[in-house]
Amino acid sequence: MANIMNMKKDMKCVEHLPNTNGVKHVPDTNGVERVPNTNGVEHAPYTNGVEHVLITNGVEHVPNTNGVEHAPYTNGVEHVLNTNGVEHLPETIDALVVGAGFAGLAMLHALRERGYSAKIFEAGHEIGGTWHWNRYPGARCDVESMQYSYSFSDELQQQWHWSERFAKQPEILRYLNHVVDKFDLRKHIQLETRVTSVIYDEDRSQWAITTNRDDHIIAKFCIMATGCLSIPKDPNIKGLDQFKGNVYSTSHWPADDVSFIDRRVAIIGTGASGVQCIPMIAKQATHLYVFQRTPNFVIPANYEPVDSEYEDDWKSNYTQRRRQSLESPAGIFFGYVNDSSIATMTDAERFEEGWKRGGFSFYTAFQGRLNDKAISEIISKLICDKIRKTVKDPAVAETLFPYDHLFGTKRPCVTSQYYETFNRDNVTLVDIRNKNIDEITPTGIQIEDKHYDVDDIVLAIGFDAITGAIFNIDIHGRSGQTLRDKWTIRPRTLLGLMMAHFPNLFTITGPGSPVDLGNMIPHIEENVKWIINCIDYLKMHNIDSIEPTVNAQNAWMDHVDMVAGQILCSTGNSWYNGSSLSGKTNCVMRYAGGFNNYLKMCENAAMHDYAQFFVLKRSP
Ligand code: N01
Repeated sequence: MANIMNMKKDMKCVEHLPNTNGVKHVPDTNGVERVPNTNGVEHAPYTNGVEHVLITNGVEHVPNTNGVEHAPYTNGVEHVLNTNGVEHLPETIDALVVGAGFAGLAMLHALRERGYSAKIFEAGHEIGGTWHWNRYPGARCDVESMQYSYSFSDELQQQWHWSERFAKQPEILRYLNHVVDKFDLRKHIQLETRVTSVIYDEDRSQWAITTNRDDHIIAKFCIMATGCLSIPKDPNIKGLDQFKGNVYSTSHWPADDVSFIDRRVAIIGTGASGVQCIPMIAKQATHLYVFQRTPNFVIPANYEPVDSEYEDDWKSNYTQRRRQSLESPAGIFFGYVNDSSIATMTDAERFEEGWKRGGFSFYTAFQGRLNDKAISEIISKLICDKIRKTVKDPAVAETLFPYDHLFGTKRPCVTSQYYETFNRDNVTLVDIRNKNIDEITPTGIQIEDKHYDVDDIVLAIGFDAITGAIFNIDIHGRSGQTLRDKWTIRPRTLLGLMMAHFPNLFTITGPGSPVDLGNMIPHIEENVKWIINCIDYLKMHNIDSIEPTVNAQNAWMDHVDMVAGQILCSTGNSWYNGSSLSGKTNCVMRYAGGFNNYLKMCENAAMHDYAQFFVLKRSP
């Protein structure tokens, strides 16, 4: 064991060589000179500078799961057997990325393009992240697809044709698969593999990663591309397991088609996922019961096909529009920005104009005035008027009025035909704001003295958001400190990108970043650029590790809190402040000061050789 620990670092990148017969390593092809080790057996320098060794006398051997002896590795990662039964050290790569959604794929592409060895572990049986798991009927993006897409390759954005302005889930998944194939990423992605632990080896400045499939990987850098909304919330509803019908979750929808024809269906939850699938399920089900605890503001989406004029306009202006989106507070390009026609309108006229524009373009009709509580009250009232006019039954309409928050204090839901759906004879709205679901019985849902007989239950109850996926992994940083312990009170990061005590560990759209404030894709891409530039910098300057200073991190979190205190959109009771989950601390989890301002601060943090905000550790 000692001889492994004392080995000198060799920063040359040499492939992990198979050991043919337990004695000699096969000659490599890159001309790296092999040196005999103490027992005269040849070996090759190992990728991260740790040499291959045969386990020799004096090393305590312990049987592994298949009964073959092995020596424990310095940082707790076991030696593994290769195909011919010979022990070797875990595979070593430059960077391990966790998750193959939009973020992980962009990160993998950037790493590969710069020549780093990298791979992705992805829990799903296919790539796509959010767009793999959330395949419920009606799932679509709420930002127009021309900009809910990667910008890193002009060839890609010119080549790809979106069929609808707001693409449906299957088309987004097709797009991501196209990206994976076009950039030859698939061979670097290991599916159906959940990362279980990520442990920092301070002596070597590297991470040891293990998975539920017994993979052991050493990586200099580890990047969490785990998404803010990937771990479904635990329903915690009594009796759910005794229900005899089907239970579906919007966040873990089956890959096979689900039919609700001739079925009585209950849906629980009226957030962004619920409101997208309610109109779709209502079209099929014999009867649909919508169990609503908290009504949300739902604005119309204006779904329509992409025509060639719209597509050509985007494709010939892509460079400029992508840049403009980075300069905007939400990371979205709005064609209406310089629209002078609304300047002379009344607020009611502006509202009508916004409603017509639909989706997040609704905001453009109020041109930056949405941080004003008085405007928010006016809009909230006008939306309730719309609901009243749309929904024929006045009692149902009133039940749909949001009662606990003003418009703009939560991310509004965007969909089509939502309020109209409650005019259907086969749809019943069940108001549970002051009642809990008492129990799920084998045949339905019991609330107080009323039983709702149903065949299927759809859970649209949201996520263990922002920290759920990270907490699912056992992460140990410097001196064995765990991320769970560090984040007991609240998650703390610098810019949602890095954490003190966890060197060379990055998060994409992590807590303390703008998270979901607007368009996730430019946010992801800008985080990826920041990370890859940082890794390049470390490599170029022979720096072993980087982590934020505690002071810089504290200052950032104070700033996040200060901004939240000034901004209306942080006041809503929602998953981004931890409030959707009992047992989670209620705290500000995202930066609400605008995507454009966030980017400036990211740039600033990297200036002056990272020295102002980070601790850099060089090899002695
Ligand atoms: O989850 P949510 P979501 N009994 O947490 C209710 C993104 N997204 O999956 O508010 C009864 O918003 C809960 O009620 P309450 C988007 O960023 C985007 O819908 O806790 N009800 C609420 O109504 C979004 O913000 C798109 O009182 C229970 C609902 O379930 C985020 O994902 C599409 C309950 C959960 O709403 C999350 O949206 C979809 C219980 N025990 C999602 N537990 C796009 O358009 C929870 N609820 C791109």
